Amino acid sequence: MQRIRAEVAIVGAGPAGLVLSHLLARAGIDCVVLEARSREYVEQRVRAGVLEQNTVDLLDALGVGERMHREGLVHEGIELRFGGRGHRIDMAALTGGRAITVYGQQEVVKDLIAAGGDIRFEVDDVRVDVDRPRVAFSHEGAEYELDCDAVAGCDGFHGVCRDCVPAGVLDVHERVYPFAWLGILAHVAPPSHELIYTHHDRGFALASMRSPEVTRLYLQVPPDTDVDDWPDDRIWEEASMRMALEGQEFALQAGEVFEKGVTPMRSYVCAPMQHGRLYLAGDAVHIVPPTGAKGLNLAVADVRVLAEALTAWLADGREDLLDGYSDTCLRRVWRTQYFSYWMTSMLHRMPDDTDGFQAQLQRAQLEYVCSSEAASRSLAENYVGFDRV
Ligand code: RFL
Ligand code: PHB
Repeated sequence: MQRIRAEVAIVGAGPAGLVLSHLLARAGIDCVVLEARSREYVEQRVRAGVLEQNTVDLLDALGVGERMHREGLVHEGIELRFGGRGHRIDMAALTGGRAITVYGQQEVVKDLIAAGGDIRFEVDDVRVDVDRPRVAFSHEGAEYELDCDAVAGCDGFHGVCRDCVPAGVLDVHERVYPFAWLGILAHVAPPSHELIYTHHDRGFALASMRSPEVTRLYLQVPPDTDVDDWPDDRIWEEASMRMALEGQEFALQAGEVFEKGVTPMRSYVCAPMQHGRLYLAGDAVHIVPPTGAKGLNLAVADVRVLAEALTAWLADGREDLLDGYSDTCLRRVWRTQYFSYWMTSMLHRMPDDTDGFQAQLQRAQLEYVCSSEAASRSLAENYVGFDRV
């Protein structure tokens, strides 16, 4: 058994854990990051693609924004497509110039890892003692005990930290949606230079991108979908049908598909986000359906609050910010939950909508969002993200 010491132990090298480690390092607080997977695995894991202005600003402040600005795509609008017609939401004009940046999550993760820090990859058997606090783990055949002042549980939805809290302490709120997203990456130019969110009787479709040469496409599918039932041709055909414009021949340009997966859709919040000296952040305590493009941004917003609170405590002996960590974060979490749920409910075909009643409500709401400046602005300000909630 080897004993090591750090002020903060961070479990998980996803966006939350990595951003936290850099924020703490910048404040002179030493931390160790423990990650179950290999460096190659976390750097290749394909997930989110949309960064809010807040996230971009934070990555800049950490000095890791150089490649993001070079390779990321700044978008000032999105298209909502329904009834065979496209409607642009001019986010920048509606929000005083705010925009989003399209840059893959795994690129953010690569940039954060390259910027350094004590990250131990491929650790096993992580156990958190929330009272001491202390983290036991094994690494490269040796057993370790990491003594620390605080533990940050940034280990995602399937992590172990949440389960280290004694039974009865945490409240869970959850909705599982009756559909999933089939997502692909393909070597082909995206159909538009902005994201297209499509409402269609056959189901939702989203055309996004990773670069001018790489398309990211999502299709609403049943939750039990097997990717093998979706050969590439079927995906292009189905997406073309859903995204077709009224009175026009429409076919998406097909390209080589190099990534394909199915993501279940859920809304989940576990509260409070802290117990003893364990502080939970990101997907470890909340999941949003991806329709609002918020999961990554919410994870980063949590650790911004956590880093300030830990710094006030460890550097200045002030505990009030840390005591209020969960309450502070949950305001943004629930605001974001609502927006993600609203976007999801407005855009997806509901499997139980046998008489088309819900589809008509969705169309009415989409018409309103696209014709009322107040309603467009509400979508836009939520989409680009609030600075402080
Ligand atoms: P992460 O990214 O899941 O990172 C958690 C890290 O913890 C590690 N880990 C452990 N380490 C040590 N010991 C253990 N016992 C551990 N158990 C797990 C994991 O290997 C991992 O490295 O959580 P974080 O940092 O909170 O970041 C959150 C974001 O990743 C997440 O919100 C988004 O990616 C969600 N999400 C999407 N969000 C969007 O905004 N737009 C999207 O298009 C989008 N697509 C997605 C997604 C999430 C997906 N998941 C979870 C399967 C697509 C997928 C497939
Ligand atoms: C993506 O490009 O992966 C993406 C974009 C917008 C979303 C979700 C995912 O709402």
